[in-house]
Amino acid sequence: MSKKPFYITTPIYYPSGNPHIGHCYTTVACDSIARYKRMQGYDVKFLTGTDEHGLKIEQKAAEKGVTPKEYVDEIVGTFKRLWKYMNIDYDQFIRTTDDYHIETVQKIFRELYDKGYIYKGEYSGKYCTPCESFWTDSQLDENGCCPECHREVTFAKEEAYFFKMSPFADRIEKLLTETDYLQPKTRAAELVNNFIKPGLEDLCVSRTTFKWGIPVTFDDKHVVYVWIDALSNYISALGYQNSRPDEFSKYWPADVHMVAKDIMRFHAIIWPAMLMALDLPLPKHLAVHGWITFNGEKMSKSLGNVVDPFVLGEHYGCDAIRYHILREMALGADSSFSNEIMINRINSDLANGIGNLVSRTVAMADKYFGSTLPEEREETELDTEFKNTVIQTVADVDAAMSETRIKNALETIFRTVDRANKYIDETEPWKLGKSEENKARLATVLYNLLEAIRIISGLLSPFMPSTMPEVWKQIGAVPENVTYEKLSVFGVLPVNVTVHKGDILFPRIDVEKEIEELNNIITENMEKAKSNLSESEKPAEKIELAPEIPIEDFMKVEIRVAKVVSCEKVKKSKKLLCLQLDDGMGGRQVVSGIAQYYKPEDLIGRKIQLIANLKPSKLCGVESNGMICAADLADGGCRVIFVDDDIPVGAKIR
Ligand code: ME8
Repeated sequence: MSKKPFYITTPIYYPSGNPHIGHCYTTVACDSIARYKRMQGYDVKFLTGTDEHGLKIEQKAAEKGVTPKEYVDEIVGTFKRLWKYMNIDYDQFIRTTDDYHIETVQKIFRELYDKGYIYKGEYSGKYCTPCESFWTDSQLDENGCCPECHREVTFAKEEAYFFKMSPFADRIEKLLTETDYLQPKTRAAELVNNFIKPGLEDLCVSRTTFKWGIPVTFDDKHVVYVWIDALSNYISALGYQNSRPDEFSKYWPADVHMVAKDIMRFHAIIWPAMLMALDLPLPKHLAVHGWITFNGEKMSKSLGNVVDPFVLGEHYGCDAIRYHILREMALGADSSFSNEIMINRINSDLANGIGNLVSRTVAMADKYFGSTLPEEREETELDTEFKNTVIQTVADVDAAMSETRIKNALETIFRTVDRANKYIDETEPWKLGKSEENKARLATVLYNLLEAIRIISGLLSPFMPSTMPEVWKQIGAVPENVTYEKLSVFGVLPVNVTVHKGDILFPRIDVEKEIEELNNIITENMEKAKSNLSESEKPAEKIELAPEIPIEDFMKVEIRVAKVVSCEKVKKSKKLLCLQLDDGMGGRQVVSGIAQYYKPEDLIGRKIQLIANLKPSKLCGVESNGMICAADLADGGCRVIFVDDDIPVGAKIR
């Protein structure tokens, strides 16, 4: 039987500044839903991308002396790097500068014009350049400035094409009030009262004052203005009206568009109107979430109050960040970002909750049974209640996920984590372990715990995809044990399952120390963003060189090319990797403090520069014979200096 399709999209983000934790929220939420649906057996397409045209990009590129395309290419690279770092498994990354997208937008614009829905007129009003928005007087803030970024607006007037919205007003009102298109539906009233009831205004869809946009094919003074260009991405990505292979017939209409409230109006009114004008089916759901706020204001590039997800990820790992943002934000409401809440949440739910549950259970199976459970069993009534609670979690999570209530799904799972930790306290395995007589009961308790962890970790895997496979390793589960169907069944692990003690999943964080450190970093970042200078634009810091040395001293250092044969994390250390190198001299082991910047698989097979004649030393108890060369970055990161593959192992570097 062919799988049921499921199509989910994030907004396409403006690459006008680096991504922040707000962008992460929508992307991580969509990724989790996509993974959840894939786990349930759907044929999922998950689309994200970037919205690259417009005056702001044109201006920023000009300031930097590069072309707009060069400007966006760099930031798009950062977005893609972040999504990789956050373990985002998208199926397609669309850029509005892609040829196929341009082809679709030009055809859509022409079709709407030919059908009489687009006409030429004149636009005049208050315009905010950074936000690229025209505002009416009543929309301006109390100082007469842009209601979004609070900067000054200017009067602007220009010839423009307009999209007629009024023919669709009744159908859109019904869509918002009588169907479950909008999630949460409570927002429908505000849209109807503010935009539909007063009469839908026609939408400005072309501009002549800048060039960085998709040209209108039949009037070359004009470029297509933001929303027709941006919204069309959801169908151009599927090959609609362009040369890409057709996925439109399979995936359209979309199952979920997820956006924050700032662009709800465009997705709740303009996008349905466009689709109606094109005679296309409407998407099934629009899930609208609130903003992640910082000091009470929307976290945003133009406000400069961004929190850098790379920094957070480096400190706590991507799964902890994913969990925190998903667990904090209820659909529809804002959620305020605070380091303190984040760290406390990581400690309570992850370190003490799931982390502790796994490490205690595995440690007890190891201690009392040498890792492999015996086959004897002795069930009690308590077990039945416990198993039922665990199994019920699956249905409860499913109910929440079918309405995009990710926060509720996670709450449900963590209630079961608490229940499992309580089961340990109730059954007191440490007492059972004292006598051989209780062996069967002890094996039963530990087996039930391992099963609970299997089900919990299976359910958590779409949200925390990097850590859960490690849990499976520790509890002795293979991938077939954690398929979606197996999560509703108790008793899947082999009776005499073998556990494997492993790394601590989520180390406890020293709250005060971390908050101070993070606050410093965030303040620094805000200052950087506010001054609107990227790192490369800042004057180089004054570099203090060490005292000069004669060439003879330098010649004492032997730098040789070596190849990384294998690599693993040093247990109990967040920072260290242990590398086995082919150095052309029989091989050696080197320990390097780069675990926060590289995964072992990033390094295996690569050639590096080795300081080959350093005296051996021990780091975290592990012997290191030499050092690999890396560059320190201004933001505190570091990059290994790789060597071209055609330079032989053992070659001397001078
Ligand atoms: O609006 N909290 O792009 P954009 C939560 N290109 N989510 C946030 C957020 C915050 N503080 N800040 C941003 C655009 N987001 C258009 C979209 S779609 C056809 C075109 C997320 O880069 C949220 O998903 O300004 C919001 O809707 C989106 O980023 C806006 O991103």
